Amino acid sequence: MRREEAQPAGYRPLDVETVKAYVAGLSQLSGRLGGGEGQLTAREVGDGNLNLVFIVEGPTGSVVVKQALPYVRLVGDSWPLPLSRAFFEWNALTRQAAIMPQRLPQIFHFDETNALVVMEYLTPHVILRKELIAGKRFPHLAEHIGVFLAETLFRTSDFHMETAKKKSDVALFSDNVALCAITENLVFTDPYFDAPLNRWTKPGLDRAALALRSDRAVKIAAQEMLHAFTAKSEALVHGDLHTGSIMVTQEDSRVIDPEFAFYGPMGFDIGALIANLLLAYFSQEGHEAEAGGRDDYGEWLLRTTESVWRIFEARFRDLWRSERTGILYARSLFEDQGDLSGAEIALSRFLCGLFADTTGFAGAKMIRRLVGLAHVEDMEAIAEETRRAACEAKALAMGRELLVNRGRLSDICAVTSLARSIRREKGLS
Ligand code: SR1
Ligand code: MG
Repeated sequence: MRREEAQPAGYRPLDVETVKAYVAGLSQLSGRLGGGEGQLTAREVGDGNLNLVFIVEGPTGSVVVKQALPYVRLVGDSWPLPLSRAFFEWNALTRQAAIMPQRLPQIFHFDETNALVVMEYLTPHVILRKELIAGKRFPHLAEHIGVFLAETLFRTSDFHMETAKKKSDVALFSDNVALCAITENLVFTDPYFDAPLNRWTKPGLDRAALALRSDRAVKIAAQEMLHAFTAKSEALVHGDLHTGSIMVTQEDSRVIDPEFAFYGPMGFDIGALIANLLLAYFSQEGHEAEAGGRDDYGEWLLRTTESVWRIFEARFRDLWRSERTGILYARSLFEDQGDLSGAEIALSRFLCGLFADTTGFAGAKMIRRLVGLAHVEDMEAIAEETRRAACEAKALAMGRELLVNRGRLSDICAVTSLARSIRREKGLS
């Protein structure tokens, strides 16, 4: 089993000069880039919380080099973070690529010593979050990501995967301790006490943010979701599937950045995406030029939220019926005895529990982006603080409802109806 390493001898963080020499030294890339070191250009474009990201371009092609730093970039070297996250990202990418290569960047090279992955530069793709802020629509997004979720989660679960392989994979990814710890603290714990790195829009959100600490129902619900996060090794989850981890064009969608991957609850990924679509929804009043100017767009976001779940569910049902080859719900117990409806009842019961997990995780993920350390640009880009706080207060109310009332929401339309009514009714108080 892999153990947490100290910084490996030979690791050196790249810069815009050294990355060119590095890439030029990779013989498998010479055909793609079409030139040696002197003909390459490089720029650093990382705007995430953790890593360096370089785009290296040559006369005929380009690549991305993503390199882990030994600390959290967002905070600085006072918060060390293991380089091994690049190892887990590469392992997750290779597993996802074996299932749905068309939804990922192509991977060209992994260097464990330097904690870096060289991959396809996706162009003209852009980060989904930025496009949602700009009010753009993507007609295939829900289909692409709904199917990606169903395929990757089902095929890495005990519904499908060979049990020895799954158990060894659970063991491998269980060493992604530091990245899981970030989630365990920042998502499920810090928002509910006076954690030093918490922040929110002041003074507008003071009351609502501080109220979380004495809200017993929400604290218990958050801990129940943390329990599910730590205890349910259901499938290989991406672990950070927000709208900044998806790159899009009108025709295409790709999922990037699975460095938080581990064997966890399926609902964590689905909930993360739904949370971020809902955060986009609640931010729209902050981006509209005139009152109601983004109402239609908000409805598109809610329809997309509904479609993600529905498409996920439909594909998952297909996979259950046709590729249930793992140790769970063996066909010998159901179909082989002619009990087709028994398998269908079991499937519906599973999906019911998964939907409750999904909504609970979605709620926790919304709350952490409003009062915890790491926020979302959807809200941060609203310059006027009173306006931002008004959007955030509604999103926070939505997050709380999803978290506390998970299991009581009948279906995805109940979620989107709730979003509509909170957006209409709840103001700052
Ligand atoms: C300290 S890292 C903060 C957040 O950035 C990543 O995108 C994850 O969501 C993490 O929680
Ligand atoms: Mg990321």
